[in-house]
Amino acid sequence: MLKREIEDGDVTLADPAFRADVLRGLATRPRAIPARWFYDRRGSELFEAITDLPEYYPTRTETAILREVTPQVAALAGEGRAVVEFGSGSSTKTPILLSAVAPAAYVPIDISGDFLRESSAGLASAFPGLPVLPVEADFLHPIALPAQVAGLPKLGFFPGSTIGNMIPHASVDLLRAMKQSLGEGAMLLIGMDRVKDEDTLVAAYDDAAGVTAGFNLNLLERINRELGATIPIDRFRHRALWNDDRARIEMHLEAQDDLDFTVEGRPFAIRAGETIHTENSHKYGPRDARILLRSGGWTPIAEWTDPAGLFAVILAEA
Ligand code: AVI
Repeated sequence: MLKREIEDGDVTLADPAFRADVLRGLATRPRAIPARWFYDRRGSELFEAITDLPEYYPTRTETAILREVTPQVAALAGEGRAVVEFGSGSSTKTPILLSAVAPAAYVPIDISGDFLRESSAGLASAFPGLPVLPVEADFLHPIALPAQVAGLPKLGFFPGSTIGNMIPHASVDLLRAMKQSLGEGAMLLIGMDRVKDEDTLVAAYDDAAGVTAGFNLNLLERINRELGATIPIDRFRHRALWNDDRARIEMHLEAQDDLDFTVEGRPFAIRAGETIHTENSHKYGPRDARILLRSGGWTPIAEWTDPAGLFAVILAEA
């Protein structure tokens, strides 16, 4: 049963991969559902709201670093590169880089075609004369870039510490795939969140206004709506905790009572205090970050942080 009516009368077709991940994730122990499923329309709106929260320092800190250092990036990268962004151009960071680097072309890569087309159109009008060549693809695997940029050296751009949402061996695979996609002579500008005191980290993922809680719980709303599930959402609580051994924030949804529910008619039970693990956000110390990049085939050549050392932007070469 894949088709589901949603409240406003639209009909949505559940993504078979979403269905498989949810059914598998609820049946295995520990229970875990991949964080990529947070980002339905509501989840994407809530993530945008998170980036403005006083506790969520990464976005504004990285943006401030980029404002300051992109002229140095331009000097180190030289002229005539194609900027290839992994993920659609985010509202503020991409223009900062494009203005400083004056690239020969801009290639945003994203798995979501709608989001890609929207952000590409915005950037094309903000940078008249810049060829904007969107590619709808999953950048976890090597990608064939558009023929128009075949002869150009590339500057990859992967901001936001999105790499932190992957476990280390998957991050290494991704860095290798990026290197293959970008080709010889490529450079990569990447944002990585730093290890810091636990209170700052936990607050960033458990804000006072409850926006991150809403973001986490929205995953259950999505499961109920798209997979015809009967999860009692108000009986789950958002939990964010620092796993020091693995240097990561973990987000979980914790059952408040013994609960029984169904997903597509299949029964599931969860006891009070048990959780569904929904996200990892790894943080990297300066040496950890360099080791990770080297493991993925990249040599770090410059590194910048904010005065408090909360976040790092690293330029590496293939
Ligand atoms: C997208 N990603 C880098 C965010 C992070 O900080 O790990 C996702 C996020 N989850 C909760 N707050 C933000």
